[in-house]
Order: sequence, then C-alpha cells, then structure tokens
Amino acid sequence: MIIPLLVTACSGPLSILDPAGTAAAETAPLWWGMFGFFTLVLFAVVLAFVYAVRRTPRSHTEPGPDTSESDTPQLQRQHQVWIVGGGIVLPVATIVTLLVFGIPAGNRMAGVGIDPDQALHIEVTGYQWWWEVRYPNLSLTLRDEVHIPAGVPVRLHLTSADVIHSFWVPRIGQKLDMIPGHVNELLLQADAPGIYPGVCAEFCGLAHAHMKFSLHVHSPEDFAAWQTAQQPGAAE
Ligand SMILES: [Cu+2]
Repeated sequence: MIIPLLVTACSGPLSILDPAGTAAAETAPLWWGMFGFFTLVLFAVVLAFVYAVRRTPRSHTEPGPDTSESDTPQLQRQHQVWIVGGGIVLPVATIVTLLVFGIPAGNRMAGVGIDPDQALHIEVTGYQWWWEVRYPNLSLTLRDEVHIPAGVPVRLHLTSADVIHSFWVPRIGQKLDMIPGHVNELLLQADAPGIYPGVCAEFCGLAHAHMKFSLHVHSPEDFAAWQTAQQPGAAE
C-alpha cells in the first residue's frame, strides 16, 4: 500500500527522480543510494535505542560490595569498539563512499571534458519575476521559454538583473544560482524531445512561486527548423 504511493510520488513534471536528462540521471541513483543507506542507519539506531531501553542492567553497573574490578578492561574495550566503530570508521566510510560516487558525477554534470565550442550557447537573465532567454548566434530573445535540441550538450550562461534567482529544470539537470553582476555556467543535456517545466529555486520576492518557464526540447531536425523559422524574414 505504501510502496505504490511512494513510487507514484516519485514521478511527475517536477520530479528529480524521474530523470529525462544526463545530469538528472546522475543524481537520481545517488539520491536512492543515500536514501537506502540512511534508512538502514535509522533502523539500526532505533533498534539500538530500543535495546538500550529494554535491557536488564548488568550487576557490575550497580554500586555495592559485589562489584568486581576484573571486568573493567573488557568493558572498556567494548566501549572503545563502539566509539572507534561508530564515531570514526562509520562516518569516514560513509563520506569516502559518497565522495567516490559524488565527485565523478559532479565532474560529469559540470561538463568536464566537453569542448565548450561544441555546445550550443544560450544566455538567460532572471528578472522579478520572469526569464529573458537570448540566443546570441541567432540574435533572438525569448521570454519564459528555452528551446534546445535533444541529445546535445547545451551551455547556459546564467545571470540576474535584480536579486538572486536560481534556474532549475528538475527532470533535466541540477539547479544553479543566477547572481547579479556574475555569470554562472550550467551544462544541460536532455535525452528526448518534450516540454519540461522549469522553476525559480531561490526565493526572490512576492511572485517567486509564479516565476516559471518551459524548456522545449526538439529533435535535432526540428531544432534546425525552429532556428530557421526564428530568423528575420522567415515565413510566419
Ligand atoms: Cu526568482
């Protein structure tokens, strides 16, 4: 009953767990791995807590003439195992595992190794509360709409004209802040044609929740046709 509910909640137009792009496909397995591992940790902690509450105290913990000094080193060793295991080994192993998977995924998402000249270049500026989308090579400016080809890396240069905004198409890639006076670069690659909703992911004032846009992903042929149609003098 709960599982179908959980699985249903993971799909949808704004779900990072329903990836439709390269970067989103990197983050979804990381998210599931962390979710699984931390669920195990939660169960282990709850079990240890229940055990600690319910167990019968040992006699050596009670003050009295019967208390023997002989089991103290053994107890100390037991405590050390918990402190070293739970306080040093477990956190170090967890962080190392996360870095081993996270750093290469981060590099791939940042486009390390992709030739910048290869990627289509689009400039996006955030305003309260809309998006200006410019295609420098086409001398074209759009509002609240981004058009890209599928299966090709696209470089977005993000900035803001007023306050800090954040560009995010959850099913395609990671979010990135848009900062006044500064240009951030975001690499996006969508798998298949479609229309994917995007949102502002940084609270930017009264109409923040309505600051939306749509990412139109075209097949390469459709994108070429779309580009031609945008040229001045093209037939309407
Ligand atoms: Cu905003």
